[in-house]
Amino acid sequence: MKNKPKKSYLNKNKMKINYLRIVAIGAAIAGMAACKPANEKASSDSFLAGDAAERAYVKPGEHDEFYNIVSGGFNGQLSVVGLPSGRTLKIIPVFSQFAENGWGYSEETKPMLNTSHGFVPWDDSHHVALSTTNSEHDGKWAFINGNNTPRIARVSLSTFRTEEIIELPNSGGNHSSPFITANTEYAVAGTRFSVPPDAKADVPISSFKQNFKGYISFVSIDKNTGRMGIKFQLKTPGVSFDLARAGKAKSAGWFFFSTYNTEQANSLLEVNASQKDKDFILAVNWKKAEEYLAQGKGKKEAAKYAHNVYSDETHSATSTIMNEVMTLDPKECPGMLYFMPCPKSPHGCDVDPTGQYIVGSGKLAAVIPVFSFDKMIKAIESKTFDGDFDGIPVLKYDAVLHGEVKKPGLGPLHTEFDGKGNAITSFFVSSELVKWNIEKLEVVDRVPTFYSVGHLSIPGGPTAKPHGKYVVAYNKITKDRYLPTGPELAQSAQLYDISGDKMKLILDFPTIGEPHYAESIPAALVEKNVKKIFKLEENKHPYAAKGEKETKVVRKGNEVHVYMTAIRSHFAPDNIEGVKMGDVVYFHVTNLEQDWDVPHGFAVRGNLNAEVLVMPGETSTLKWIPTKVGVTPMYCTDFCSALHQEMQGYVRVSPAGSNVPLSWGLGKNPTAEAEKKVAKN
Ligand code: K7E
Ligand code: CUA
Repeated sequence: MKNKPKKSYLNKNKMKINYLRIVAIGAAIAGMAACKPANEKASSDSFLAGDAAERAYVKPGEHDEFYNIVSGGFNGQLSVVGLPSGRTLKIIPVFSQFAENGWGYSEETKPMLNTSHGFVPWDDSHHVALSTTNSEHDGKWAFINGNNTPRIARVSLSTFRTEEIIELPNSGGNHSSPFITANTEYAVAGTRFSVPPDAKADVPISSFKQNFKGYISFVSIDKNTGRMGIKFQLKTPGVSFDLARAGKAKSAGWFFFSTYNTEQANSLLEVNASQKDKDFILAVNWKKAEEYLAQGKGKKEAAKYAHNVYSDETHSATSTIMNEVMTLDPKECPGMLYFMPCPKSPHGCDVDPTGQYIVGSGKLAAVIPVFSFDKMIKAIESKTFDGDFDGIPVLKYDAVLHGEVKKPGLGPLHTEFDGKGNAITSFFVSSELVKWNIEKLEVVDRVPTFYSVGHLSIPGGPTAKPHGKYVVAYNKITKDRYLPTGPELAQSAQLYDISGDKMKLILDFPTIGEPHYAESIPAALVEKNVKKIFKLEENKHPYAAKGEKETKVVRKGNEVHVYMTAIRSHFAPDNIEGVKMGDVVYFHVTNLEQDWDVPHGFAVRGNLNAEVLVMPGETSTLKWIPTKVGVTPMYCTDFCSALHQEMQGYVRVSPAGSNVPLSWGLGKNPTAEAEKKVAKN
């Protein structure tokens, strides 16, 4: 969590004390365990399942029950983990270059990281959203946010690759993002930092209240292709949007956002944005927004943003710069937005599986408020308002409140649902998960986390159909939990079995990057659709060589294009001469294999670049600008067969102006061949 609980100086001390308490609890537990005989250790910690190993055990060769798709935080990636085993299956690069497979280094993938600022090779990714139909997982796509340079990415759950990235203009920190509507009509994104509109951005910072706006983007998603486009943006008052959820069932036409900094401070926010007792949850009637849009209430505003799409046919991405966006001003759209007061600096904003209850988690609040959708509608109909905020009606707290969970813990952040009428909330400061009954608002169980839990995830937990078997806690601090690894320690996940009355810890494993949110989905929904190879005959890459007969080397001015193939265990061609200093060489490598799990890699000595890892049937291009005269080896980087070490070649680079002819070959001497040709002519 980059946005740790905001704290006054007083609270800061409190946090320290709580932190010490947490460490003390940890030490006490460790100490307790140490004085007991080994076989009693597990049962002494009541939260630890005695048969933990068995419950998390997946027999070698067997598959996990769930895919757990986890954000990587500041590594800008996603990781795919199997549950309950905790085995890491894959890292999916999204916003960050990934040398391991050439993402963002190959010519085909570089456009994916293009933005209105140019090439941005990194981002900070917090929230995963899996596509749904009727608020239930459908196994098609995962969406994830880029927090720093505002972007939303769509990842295919068939190829497990990033297929599309769209930049969000008028946004300053894409934190409240992406959250999706019941039928994946939209991925919705609220700005964390309000900013002046891109078209009128050069204003004094002190003019925050007049000029800064909190834009919310509605990114439409095509049902069949998943293709994204910014349909419209809501131009709301300048506050910070933190998190959000779409309604479900009866509330499906609504969207709910937590806000903070309703004080509209622009400096020393830890004090100045913690003044008010209550901030707001913003309720957006997005169906109404669509109506206003249809009535022509939208205004086009100039705004530059990139839209990048990857094609599995050309195995290449394109980046298009867009120049305007449609905006809706709430002042001209009555009945579209309402504020519900929510104590205090709410972080998470979660909607229960029925769509009836909206849970706000005030980081600095002593209670968890639960709002009722029915009451909200009644309050709107009866105009039970408490004035307005910048022209948007504020509903009366008591009129919309279902009730408060009293003394739940310290620093509530996020809430998920088990599908049995309970909610589980994570508490950062008191380091625990707390289960409470939604109707009765009573705490029914609590377990410690090690330490300082941020997000939590129940498989299907944000959907209308939770598979309430496990909950995973994603912890910020691990301290003494693992073998120490220098100043930087791993963040962690902890898996709890929640199938019984008591939550039981069954597994503890380190994560990749800093995990924020994650979703888990039954393997059965994904496994059957997983892509195994790309069909060679469907390859439409303009530089593909679909057989060794099509391989060639072509010079275009100072560009040299190598149409190359890879198959166990050689490249064609594997000897190339006639490259000169000053040339730019493009190796277009097509993997001719049509078998699952046979990638070939390709790398060139001294290349100011990474490798490319080419999947069966795919073409990837590695750019190389020779830096030295001489013979340069190139080789396959992925151990693909018993003769993998033989999968190599040479490129001869001659001085600029040299008359060595361009020639190439496989299993023969290219220069001799070229000389023969020259002699013949
Ligand atoms: Cu709580 Cu960025 Cu979702 Cu992390 S945020 S913890
Ligand atoms: Cu191909 Cu190793």
